[in-house]
Amino acid sequence: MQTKDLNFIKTANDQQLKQLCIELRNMIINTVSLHGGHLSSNLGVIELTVALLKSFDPIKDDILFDVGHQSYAYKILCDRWDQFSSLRQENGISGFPDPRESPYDKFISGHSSTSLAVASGFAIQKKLENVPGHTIVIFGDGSITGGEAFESLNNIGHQQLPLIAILNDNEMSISQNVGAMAKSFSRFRSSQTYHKLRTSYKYHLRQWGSFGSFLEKLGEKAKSMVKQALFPEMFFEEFGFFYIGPVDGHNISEMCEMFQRAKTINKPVLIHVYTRKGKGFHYAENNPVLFHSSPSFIIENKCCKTNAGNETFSQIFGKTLLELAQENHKVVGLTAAMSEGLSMCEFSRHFPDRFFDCGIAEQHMVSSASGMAHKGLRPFVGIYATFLQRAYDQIIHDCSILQEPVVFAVDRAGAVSDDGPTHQGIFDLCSLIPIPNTILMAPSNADELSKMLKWASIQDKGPLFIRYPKECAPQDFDPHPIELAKASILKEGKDISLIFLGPFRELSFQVSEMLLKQNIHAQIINARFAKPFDQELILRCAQDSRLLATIEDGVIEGGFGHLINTFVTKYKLKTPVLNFALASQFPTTMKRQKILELSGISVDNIYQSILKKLES
Ligand SMILES: Cc1ncc(C[n+]2csc(CCOP(=O)(O)OP(=O)(O)O)c2C)c(N)n1
Repeated sequence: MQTKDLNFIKTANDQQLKQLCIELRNMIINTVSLHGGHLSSNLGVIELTVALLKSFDPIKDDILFDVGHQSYAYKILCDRWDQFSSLRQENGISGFPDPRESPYDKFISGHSSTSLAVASGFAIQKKLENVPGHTIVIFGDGSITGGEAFESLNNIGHQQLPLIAILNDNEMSISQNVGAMAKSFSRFRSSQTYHKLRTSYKYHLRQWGSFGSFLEKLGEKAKSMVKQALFPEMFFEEFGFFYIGPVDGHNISEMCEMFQRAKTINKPVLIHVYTRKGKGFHYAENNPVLFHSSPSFIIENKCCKTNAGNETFSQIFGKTLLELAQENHKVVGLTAAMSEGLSMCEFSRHFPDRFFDCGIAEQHMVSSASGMAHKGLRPFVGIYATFLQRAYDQIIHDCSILQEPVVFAVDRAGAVSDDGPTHQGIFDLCSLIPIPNTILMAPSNADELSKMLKWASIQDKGPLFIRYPKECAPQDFDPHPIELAKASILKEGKDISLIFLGPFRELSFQVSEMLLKQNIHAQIINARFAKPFDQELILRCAQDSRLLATIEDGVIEGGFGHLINTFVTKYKLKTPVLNFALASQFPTTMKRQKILELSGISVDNIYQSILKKLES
């Protein structure tokens, strides 16, 4: 396939553009099949991207993608055709827009519902400083369920900022989109009769000259009442946007026409585009959810097989939640549009009345769970560590002050593979530790996660966070029951204490075996609780051991290890403490293992560092 650039798009005819879309689809499918990635969303916006690049200048104009998971075709066409095979790999092309990667990527994104606000900032700068160029935002019907998107519509409409907002409506978030707005979009979409009637009645009235236009105006009034009851058109117009649409998002010329029209309107415009998620790859069209964030896959005998791994911590959460709900009718489950990744689908099928997909609304979810807990329900909030950041104030204000017993299953905690800086789950420990009334736990294996969830379901001291990574859960077994603030001693040893938090059992045993060869006997402790931690045991360790080493996968500043340091210092003990944790940096796109290693969380580095410290 020959590299195609922006000049090609500008001059290409319809047939050539069609052929280009086929090539882009093949490139994206092939690359994602090798390394995984956001397949369905990207296949859905290929024609939209080509139409945008035919109509706008991606250097002079600012094109922003909400979440940014759907920017693959844009990246390919904007100077990264030849590098695209390195998608989501170390030193390769990021799966999300990043201006540090290319001047065509105008802003960073990864989290949902931010793009309208950022675009408003861009549009204000252009207006204040008289800079030419358009500001264009592409956001999905899922992204608009996030509160920040509503805040932005409110402000942009109020300020009448010249900005072109393109609503990519595919009726899906990751799974089926939820909420009143989604319902309204869906009704709008299915009301083909209305659209046909509306077009034909206007056409006929216009044949009647001025009397016709009088009737048209009269009809407009009646129509607006109908629209108000039924359609998003009115919704956006009420916000102060000029509404254009709906437009077929797979018809390039139709979209180009609308974009040309939008360019002439010097106020907020909303173009409502219909697309199909997974378009052009029938496995993804038929299962857009599976291919939303797809693992690598192969097509064999006309069958698509994804390379999913063994049982993960997420799956253990899903299974245990189901068990708990079967035993206790007060157990409810909440997610902010992530039921697949969190393994909550089974729960949602068994207990549809006790399952709440809040849309991409983490703040709403946490406050709502706090209300439920206050009234005696047992809410389990499933959330990725990176998206927990959205609900920080709700955790403090609504959940912690009154000590509401909400259980948070914090998935994708710690270093996260492939998604780069926007998706790391490394700030949860350091941000949650200072909040009063919180309990923070981390399981080291599958059995422990299940036990922690069961233990958590009967606690009522306040919010409780159980964090775990996107990993297969080790299958080993620790007989010690879960008790508040109690660590578990896995191996006795008189010389040093290795205290780990999370899935570092295997690593700690490997370090201990290497130390043993130097005649250094290590005690291995599974901390289980970051807060409140096992003070009695840590004090004993600090008194009896020559050195303490803490291991965790959160950022070092303000993390679990630092809590231990402060504690040891408080007791005026001279025992040296080594902290193995993540550097306070934003990791670039790479595998989890590599991120850990770069921060020194590896058998070899921990072993060498301990030896060095003992010798000093
Ligand atoms: C704050 C936040 N919560 C959750 C996610 C995970 N997420 C990524 S894409 C997505 C769905 C977005 O749906 P939509 O905007 O309609 O785009 P589509 O994938 O349908 O193209 C979700 C929930 C996120 N990126 N940010």
